[in-house]
Amino acid sequence: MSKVLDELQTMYRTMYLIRRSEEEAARAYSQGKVGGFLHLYIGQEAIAVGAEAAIEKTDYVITTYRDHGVALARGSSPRAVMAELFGKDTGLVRGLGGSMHLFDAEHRMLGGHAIVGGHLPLAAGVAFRARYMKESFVTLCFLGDGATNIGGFHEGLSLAGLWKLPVVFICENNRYSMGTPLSRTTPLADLTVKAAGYGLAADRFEGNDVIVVRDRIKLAVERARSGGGATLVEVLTYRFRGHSMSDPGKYRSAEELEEYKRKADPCALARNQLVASGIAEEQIAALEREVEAQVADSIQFADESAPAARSSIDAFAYASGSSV
Ligand SMILES: Cc1ncc(C[n+]2csc(CCOP(=O)(O)OP(=O)(O)O)c2C)c(N)n1
Ligand SMILES: [Mg+2]
Repeated sequence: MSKVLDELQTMYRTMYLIRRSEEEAARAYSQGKVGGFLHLYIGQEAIAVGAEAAIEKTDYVITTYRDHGVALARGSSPRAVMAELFGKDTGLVRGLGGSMHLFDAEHRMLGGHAIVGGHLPLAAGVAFRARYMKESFVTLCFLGDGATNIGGFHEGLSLAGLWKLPVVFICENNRYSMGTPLSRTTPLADLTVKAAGYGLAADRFEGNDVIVVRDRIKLAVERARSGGGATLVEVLTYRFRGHSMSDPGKYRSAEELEEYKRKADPCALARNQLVASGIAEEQIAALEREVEAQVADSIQFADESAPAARSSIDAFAYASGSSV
């Protein structure tokens, strides 16, 4: 198989892994196995996977509470991700963080941040290290469209622009902030105009085709790595599920949702590309069966693992000597 096709198949595999893991996480949530909030990435898979294909393992990523897809794309163990959602000791952060606070130092995934926009200044700080220590890594920072209106966004971009930091801000514009459509949070149709205020480069495109995402993010990553500074990239997308599991979704019509599912499903698109490139249906089905087994295994692993340990709270959540 050609290298190009091989890469597309690998990306499809990861997208399908994210899709199926999210569907099973939703089922587990409705069975009461997952506590707290659960924000699914279904519909946005091409962005995390395409962006991952544009960077090196030595680069860093940081993201919002909609973080499962980013962690899986980075290479975090599906077992450890699922166990974290279940609040288990075998989870990525020992079951102490849950869905919104995945963190994986080994894979350079720096969270999982629940405060909207709060992680943008952190991303600027991580990128500053690269500049200051003369290291060559790039930082990718994922954010939502709603985050572009909050203080942290402006602070993060301000520093990144001023110091020409090697960071790429990837705004996943899924057209809603919880139940509020974009038109009610900003008068702008194009969010990248905000980049100009801080001297950042900008790019904007539809993010359902994983190859397009990879190639366009690569341009911004190359700019960052070669000293050309930060970029704000707006990637247009759509989430197929509610904001979180507790969202009845009354702010959008069933027709709108169906239309996007039909026209803009990133997993279906990547699958069609594989078929069009001559990959046999049976080969794709075999890959999907492999993923199904991996997801089933992650659920069983999470189910059978011990709950978060009291000792982990003492060891990781409180300063030593705390009497709590
Ligand atoms: C500072 C802050 N304000 C409010 C919230 C509540 N909140 C959680 S998600 C969200 C909407 C964010 O929308 P967007 O940035 O578009 O991301 P999406 O959920 O669409 O991925 C809000 C207001 C929060 N977590 N943090
Ligand atoms: Mg949004």
